Amino acid sequence: MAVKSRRTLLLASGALLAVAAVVVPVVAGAASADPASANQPRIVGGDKASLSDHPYAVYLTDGGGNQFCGAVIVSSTAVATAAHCAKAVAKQEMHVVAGREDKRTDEGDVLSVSKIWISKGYSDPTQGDDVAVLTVRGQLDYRPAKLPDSGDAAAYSAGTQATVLGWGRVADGGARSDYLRSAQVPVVSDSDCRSDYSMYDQKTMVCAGYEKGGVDACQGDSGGPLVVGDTLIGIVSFGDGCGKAGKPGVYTRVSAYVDDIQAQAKSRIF
Ligand code: 4AZ
Repeated sequence: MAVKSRRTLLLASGALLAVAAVVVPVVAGAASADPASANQPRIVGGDKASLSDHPYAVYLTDGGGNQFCGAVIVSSTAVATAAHCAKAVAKQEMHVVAGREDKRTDEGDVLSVSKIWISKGYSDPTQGDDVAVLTVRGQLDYRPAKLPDSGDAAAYSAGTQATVLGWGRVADGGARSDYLRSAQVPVVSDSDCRSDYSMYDQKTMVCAGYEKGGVDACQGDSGGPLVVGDTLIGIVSFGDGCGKAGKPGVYTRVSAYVDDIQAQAKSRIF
């Protein structure tokens, strides 16, 4: 989710397209004036990615069938995403699309959602607890991401190279990607992220990105995975724009929610 004036872009559901159409040109103008983006045609700064490397990467569609967020398979019946994604679209309209790298194809599976769990205490991404688990109808026949355990604490240390995946915008205010993309971003120290974002909470959030910007998650990537190897350390949550210098991406710190995610991953409502 974008902080400041870009909250309208977050939901990006069909109902908000008219609003987005007005907001996008303004944002695009601001982005091209930004020195960090001037020499970086792609703010995400990544490249096309393959589901054979990351089969757990999935996306969410709204009632119009439009991709609005990312998510990540955590079991054969459940995906984790951001709470702000889970709240953006009614459960009855939401679908999970798995096994489809290119949105323009009908590859893979489209599953409906039977249950939504949202982290207790969630109010707004900038307040933390931006995590949800969706239980699907049917089976997710794709390898799930691993959840971190106490042995994975080092994955959160500054400088660890992590991979963010998604179908979101390839530039601040730009078009969404039809194809799955990934980018490598280093984990940022808690002290640096606290100076980048006054609301940063190291218990529930983790930051990743370069001080000079240029490589980042962006609108539409929310809810998607930040992995180290196949271990899910973060969920795309918010940021001030995309790829701006001194404004890394902020992710939900998955290690703080493993017990909840695990419990939801096992539960099944038919
Ligand atoms: C969003 O609005 C969003 N640069 C996601 C990630 C970031 C910013 C905004 C991080 O979904």
